[in-house]
Amino acid sequence: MRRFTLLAVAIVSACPAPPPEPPGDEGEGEGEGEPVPDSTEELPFATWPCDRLDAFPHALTSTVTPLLLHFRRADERAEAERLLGYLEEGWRLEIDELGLAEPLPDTTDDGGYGCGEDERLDVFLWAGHEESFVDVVAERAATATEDYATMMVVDPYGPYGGDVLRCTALHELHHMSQAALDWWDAAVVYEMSATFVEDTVAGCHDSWEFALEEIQESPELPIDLDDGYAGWFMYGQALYLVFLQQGVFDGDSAFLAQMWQGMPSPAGEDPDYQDALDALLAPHGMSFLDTVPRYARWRWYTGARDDGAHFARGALYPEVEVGSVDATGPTSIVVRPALLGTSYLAVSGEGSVTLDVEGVPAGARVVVQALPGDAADGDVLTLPAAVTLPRTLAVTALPDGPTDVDARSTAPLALTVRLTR
Ligand SMILES: [Ca+2]
Ligand SMILES: [Ca+2]
Ligand SMILES: [Ca+2]
Repeated sequence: MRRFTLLAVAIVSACPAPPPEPPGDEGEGEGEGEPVPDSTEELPFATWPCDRLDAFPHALTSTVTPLLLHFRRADERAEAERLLGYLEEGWRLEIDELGLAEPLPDTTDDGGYGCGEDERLDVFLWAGHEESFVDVVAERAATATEDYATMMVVDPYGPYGGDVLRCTALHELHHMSQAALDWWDAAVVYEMSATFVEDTVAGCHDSWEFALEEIQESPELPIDLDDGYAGWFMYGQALYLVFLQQGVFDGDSAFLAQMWQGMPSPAGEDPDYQDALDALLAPHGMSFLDTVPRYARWRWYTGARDDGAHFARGALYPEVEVGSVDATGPTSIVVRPALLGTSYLAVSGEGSVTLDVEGVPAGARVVVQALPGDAADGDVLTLPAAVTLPRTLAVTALPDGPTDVDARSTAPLALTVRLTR
């Protein structure tokens, strides 16, 4: 499968960019004898660069990683050195220090190579391509799991280059690492995880936080929705991993490497990333599903509602969409969260009302929270419940019983929130 891995970068990044490390030795045919001629032909967008090594006649070899960086023209050398420096830094931060899996060499079972002329991992600097992505070139057929070697394309002159090239490089490198373990899990985990790495390992914030607008506008959608790359939803859900890091794992990002180690499986089979999280969360007394309402609570403490006790950058995050209802008299309103989604409802009025939720279908259950709580940041209500107004309600729909990310409905429910005096 070619899982297309676009990286979102719409805002100029303010992430710190230390000077790149010096590149390794002169690559492939350079540094001795006649200079290598440039390739200047226009390459069609759909060109598979592994099939056109002749169009990338220049190369840089990394002396500290198994990366080989191909480029087309001698005057691209400075950008090639910058990109290779970032990838080497990313390798150190993500693989050596955080413990994410080392990308697989691209040897094939028949003794050949998935790309290029040796087992090194090929990176193509492709000016004018505009996009940046990682794709698979060789599977380990001897294992039953979906483990692959990869190649990478980066355009340092396109929208994901320039000031955000470092963010892009560290994001894409994580895709290489993902493929070494499991290239066929739930779609959301790939961009969610790579964007989280961009945020927490690379220190890049502005390069992705624009994507939060999309998820905060639609909290009723499942947090694990596969939007088919229609927008930035799967990138914005990096917020869920930021929540786990800050709200569950005491600021430690090591859980990410452990999650990936727990994911390998044959295509379409368990464990998926949610199963892997179940195992990691058990010592914390919760399951993956238990984190969904907790995450819903954190998402409300954003923007002007940030209280300094939730997301570290919560004041800068867009506020989650909240509907409203006036409960001066008896009233009811229909909310439509999908399973693993949350509808927020600001209830105005005075005094106390009795709250209940009707229309919960078989196979579903709801968790209703009052925000803020009477004595803490939120109260989980036992229905029917007395609620003092005004108050915001977070109505989270969850599956009741066994559930799986690959089989769960993403359709909205129709739940009636009834408020009586
Ligand atoms: Ca290779
Ligand atoms: Ca395999
Ligand atoms: Ca899996």
